[in-house]
Amino acid sequence: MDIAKRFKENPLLKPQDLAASAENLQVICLLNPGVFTWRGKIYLLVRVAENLGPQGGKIFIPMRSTSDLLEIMELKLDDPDLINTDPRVIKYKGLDYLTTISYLRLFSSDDGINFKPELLALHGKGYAERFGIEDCRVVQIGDTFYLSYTAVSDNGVAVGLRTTKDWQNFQSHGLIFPPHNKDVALFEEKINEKFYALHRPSSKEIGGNYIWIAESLDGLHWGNHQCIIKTRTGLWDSARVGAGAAPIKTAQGWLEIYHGANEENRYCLGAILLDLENPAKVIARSKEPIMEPKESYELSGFLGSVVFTNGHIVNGDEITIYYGAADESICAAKFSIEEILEKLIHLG
Ligand code: MAN
Repeated sequence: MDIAKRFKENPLLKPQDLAASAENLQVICLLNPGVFTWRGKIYLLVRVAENLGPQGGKIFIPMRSTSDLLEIMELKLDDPDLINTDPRVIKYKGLDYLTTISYLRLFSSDDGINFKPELLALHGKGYAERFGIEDCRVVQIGDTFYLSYTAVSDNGVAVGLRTTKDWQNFQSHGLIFPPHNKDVALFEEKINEKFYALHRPSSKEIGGNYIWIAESLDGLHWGNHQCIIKTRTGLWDSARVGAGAAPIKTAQGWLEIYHGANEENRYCLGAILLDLENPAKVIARSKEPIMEPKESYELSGFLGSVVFTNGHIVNGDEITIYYGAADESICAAKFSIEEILEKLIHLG
């Protein structure tokens, strides 16, 4: 059952609300923002996906060169070596490429509804981020903001980390989880002196797209990995599951909103509850989604039938999630924590 209260102003941000980062590019999608509050304002660190759009029987594959310059690969649409059945990825001569390149752009707001772009833009850097950086989670621990994001290159899909204290100076810590991994959500406080993070490794062979938890003494080096939830055959989360934003501390446990998709790439949101002292222990899980694509802006777009979140603001019982709708625009919805907790089925 969908228990999200969507903003009537949705979508809050659309591709046409931002100029492209280079003259020969166009903004294709604004999606999947990391969310934080700072000095009285609400900020979205938005994923901006750009490309040229197909023209003259060709498609263009944007990427960064080894010296971090924009480089465009041109392919003829009738090239027999090209497989382009997914709007997000193509296969060419046996190798995978993304159809857009993403960077992160900061937007700010006083009311959480009207957002305007700030100058800050974070682009991929180095060989591990040549195809872009995506879906950043922003977590504040002490006076430091941790930015964990998907780093994509021909070497694979991995998780990068940058930190900042002032949103002007950034320290890059390289990759904290090697390929194939994404959807890293750090906990906003230490538990028994340790940092914790949810992550989502994937295997093309044995195993699947499951949520794992790891612990760390310094927030950079991670160990004691444990698989905590798996996909469920026949349900809405049968093909992949991945963590959303930082787990929310409640009296009953850590509440995590996660995304689940089925074989048709329909993305919904669900929730799990983790033990407060030992977050590797799952106490409860939603059987039905707490939110599913149903509005027109969620059903059709760059990739239809998608609601995906990696950022929220919590105020007492109320969670405001910001989410990517149809992988194309940014929307918001409110939930009651109590109402989500009531929907969870306790595991024996
Ligand atoms: C999937 C989708 C895309 C994303 C790639 C790489 O195909 O989530 O949006 O660009 O993975 O992370």
